[in-house]
Amino acid sequence: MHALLLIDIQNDFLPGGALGVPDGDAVIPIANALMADYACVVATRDWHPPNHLSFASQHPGQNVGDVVTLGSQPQVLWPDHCVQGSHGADFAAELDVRRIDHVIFKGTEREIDSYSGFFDNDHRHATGLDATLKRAGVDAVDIVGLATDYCVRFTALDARQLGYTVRVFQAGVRGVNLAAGDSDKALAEMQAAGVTLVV
Ligand code: VGL
Ligand code: ZN
Repeated sequence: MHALLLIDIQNDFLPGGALGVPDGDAVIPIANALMADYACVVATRDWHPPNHLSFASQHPGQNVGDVVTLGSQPQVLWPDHCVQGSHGADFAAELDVRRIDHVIFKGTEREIDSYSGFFDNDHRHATGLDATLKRAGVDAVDIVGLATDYCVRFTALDARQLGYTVRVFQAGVRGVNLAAGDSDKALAEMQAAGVTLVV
C-alpha cells in the first residue's frame, strides 16, 4: 500500500516566509493533484518551541547559516521559523488539507532538531510516523514537499532504512540551496540509497 507524504508544506517555507524556500510554492499544486490518488496521505509539520536551539537567535554571537553541534549532530542555525501555533507554522493556505489523513509534528524538543519526519536528528525519538504508516498497512511512500536538501532528504533516507519503498517526485520538491548544488547532491544521495526519483 502506497502513502503520499507531504513534507513541511508550511507558510514559513514559502517565498516570503521566515525560511522561504525559492519557488517553494510550486510544490502546492503538485501535492493537491497527487492527493486524490492515495488512500493514505500523511503530512508533517515542523513545530518548534519559541526557544528552539536550531534558531540562531538562541546562540548569542552566532548568525544564521553558522553551524553548531546539537546532540551529536552538526546543526545549521536558522532564522526563527515554524514556531508552535504561529501563522508561519500553519499549512500553506492553498494546500488542500481536507485530504490529509494524519499529521505528524516534529522538531518539538528544544535540544534537538528533526529534519526527518520519522526521527529526531540523533535517531533517539520516533515521531510516530513509522507507527502510523505500519498501522495503515503502508509499505511504500511517495514524497513531495520542502525542503529537498533537509527534511525531504532525511525523511527519504530514514524511510529507506526502515524498509519502505520510496519515491520522490522531483517536480514536487524544492530546496534551500544554502550552497549551490545542495539539492542536486541530496537527490543523488537519495538515489544512491535506493530512492526512485520520479521526473
Ligand atoms: C527544514 C530547515 C529547518 C525543512 C526545517 O523542512 O526542510 N529545514 N527546519
Ligand atoms: Zn525547522
